[in-house]
Amino acid sequence: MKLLDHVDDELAALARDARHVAVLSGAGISAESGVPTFREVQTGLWEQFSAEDLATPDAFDDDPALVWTWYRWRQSLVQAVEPNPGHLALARWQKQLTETGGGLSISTQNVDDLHERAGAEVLAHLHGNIAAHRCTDCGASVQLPAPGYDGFEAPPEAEGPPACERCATGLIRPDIVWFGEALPMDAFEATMAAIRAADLVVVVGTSGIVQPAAGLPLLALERGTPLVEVNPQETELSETMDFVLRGPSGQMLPTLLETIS
Ligand code: BV8
Repeated sequence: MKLLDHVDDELAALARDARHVAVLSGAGISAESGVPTFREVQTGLWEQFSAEDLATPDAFDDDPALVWTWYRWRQSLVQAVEPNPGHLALARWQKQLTETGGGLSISTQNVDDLHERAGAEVLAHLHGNIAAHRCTDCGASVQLPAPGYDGFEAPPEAEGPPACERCATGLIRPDIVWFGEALPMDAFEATMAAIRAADLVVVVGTSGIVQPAAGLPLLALERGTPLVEVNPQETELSETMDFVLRGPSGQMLPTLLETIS
């Protein structure tokens, strides 16, 4: 593993020659947009909980209003912030490669839409999408108006999820993957295929803790595909990387793009 605090000539050459890049992103790529990372301490109504306590079916069953309001407030926060230079650099790289017959796939663990709002195509939302909702019972997908919260102020009180208008028995829940729930197989399999077909795999802003998503980059080892991590901190995946770009993705990814453009 080569630990770098800047893009060196070897990494620049690797990125320049790559024709099919597979990217796996985590909460860290959205950090510089102002979206707290998943393991950051909670505030407001949820300050005595960890995200892992709240992102479970049991938490929703125990206190639907507390969990529902957490998600609707987080959705407001995502809508209140903008993609950062890290998202924009990936979108530009993807455009550059697509225009020259190559490609760059983005599989994200994030439930925000900041990659899309940066202009990128996203291959897979491995943990779902915070703006999507479904019924707990009949599974109906439900379109809801945007939450009315000010994304930067946690709401003072919790409010319950709406009842399902179609089956009248279920509650509306976020259509995302909670702990203990299976990932969408189409998203997972598409990401496996993209990593296996890649000639460069880039892992951005993930602690590498949450499985099975965090295990996906290891598929690159099957064919000796070079692995690059972009993260200011060491992670569970750092040791398996060929290159670690130790720094914030909002600075490192634009620099990487500049060296290959
Ligand atoms: C499953 C949606 C089986 C929700 C998320 C015991 C009991 C039960 C399950 C398990 C268990 N032990 C293990 C498991 C499996 C479990 C798991 O992995 N648990 C962990 C905690 C050990 N996994 C599951 O439960 C999965 N499902 O196993 O199902 C099954 C199979 C078949 C049939 C039925 C069941 C489901 C996991 C998905 C959970 N949902 N999200 C929500 O968002 O509210 S996961 C959640 O964590 C987020 O989506 C996030 O993406 C993900 C991973 O976190 P990261 O993205 O890595 O974020 P994190 O905060 O950790 O790290 C941020 C990183 O960014 C850091 O490294 C930081 O240094 C870096 N950073 C900071 N600033 C920057 C930066 N990087 C770059 N630039 C910066 N500026």
